[in-house]
Amino acid sequence: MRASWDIFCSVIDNFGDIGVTWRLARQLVAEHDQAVRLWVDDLETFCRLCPQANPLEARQVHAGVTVQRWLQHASHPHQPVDAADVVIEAFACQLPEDYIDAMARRARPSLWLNLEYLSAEDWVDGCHGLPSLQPRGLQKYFFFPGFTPQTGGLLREANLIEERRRFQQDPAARQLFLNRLGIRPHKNSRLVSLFAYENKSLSSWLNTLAADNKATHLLVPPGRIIANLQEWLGVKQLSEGDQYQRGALNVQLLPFLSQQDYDRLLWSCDFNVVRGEDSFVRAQWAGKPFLWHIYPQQNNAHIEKLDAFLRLYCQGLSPATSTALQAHWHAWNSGQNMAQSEQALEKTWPELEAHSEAWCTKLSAQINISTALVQFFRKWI
Ligand code: TRH
Repeated sequence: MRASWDIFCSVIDNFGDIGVTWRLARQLVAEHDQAVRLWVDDLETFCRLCPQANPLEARQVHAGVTVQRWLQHASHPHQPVDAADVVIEAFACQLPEDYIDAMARRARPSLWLNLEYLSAEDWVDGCHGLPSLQPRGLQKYFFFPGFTPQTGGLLREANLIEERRRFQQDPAARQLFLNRLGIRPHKNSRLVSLFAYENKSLSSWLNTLAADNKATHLLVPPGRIIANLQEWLGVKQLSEGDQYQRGALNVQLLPFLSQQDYDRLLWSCDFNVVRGEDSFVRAQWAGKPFLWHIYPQQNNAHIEKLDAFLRLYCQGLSPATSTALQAHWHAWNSGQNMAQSEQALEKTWPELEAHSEAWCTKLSAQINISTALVQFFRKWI
């Protein structure tokens, strides 16, 4: 059944909100043949992820998704439109009042879902799918992504894992991709990507890599860590394409990539540093060891979320590897010196590599968010 969907995305900061909703919208169209309109209050940020889009165009269609500018200010009342069969407010953004009226006016009111942030905490299992009473006869439900079968799963395109494995088994495809981006690592150097928030740990980590007897080629797309990197390199302004050699470490600045190319970058690297929500999930689909910079929250609330994920992720690891991994992630997320934990982690490498692939296989047996949403709607009607 082809239903209409309105997804509302308010870009708070960074790329996570739009990254997740844009990916979801594309998947609902491509894999479930749904009619999707994505409301975005910041088309400039959307254009970073979809470079063919025009930030001045109020309504445009990309990948079969109608992308609609959402003017949120009081001076711009919401455009009168028919409400969709399914309405997703992403990450608890506030829907326009007159749109809520339109949802209630329909012969069969819209299904209203709040797509929540990803968390591995236990309580998520019990809260996924719970209703929240609304006025005007509307029904709203909490939809929680997650890592267990009791949640709504993770965003994963239908053929993603097969495509990724094919790419990784084809050295020529990898080489072609790296060449296209101007990446030419030395034969034996390990390839590492870095996408993170500001982080005081960076200098000690880079010092360790520069002093290592193994060469590292570090690839850095634009992101909030750049200021720390400039400081460590002792340069005022880093630009796309710049390269610097410090000891065994080669640092290369990349442009901001499309989501598809960013995936390929993660698949091509031996180790990925990722952040937030969407790149964190993509690193898991890459089947490679990774380091997560969790979105920092007040009063260190994020550390509990970090530990909740580590509890799941470390299941099946030997005690030594589990300890090394946790120490590494904790050091990175609390701005501590990384020298010791980096050396300890490197010793666990073969086990960590095998675990990353096994974790991906295990997770990919779970439902993906777009399928879970379509099923949720079918059960509801
Ligand atoms: O940008 P983020 O820090 O987003 C965060 C988180 O989602 C966080 O939970 C949320 O509270 C906050 O935003 C508001 O990190 P994230 O989630 O990884 O999103 C980055 C997106 O950018 C992701 O879709 C991958 C994409 N990306 C590219 O497409 N090209 C690139 O070159 C890079 C580096 C990223």
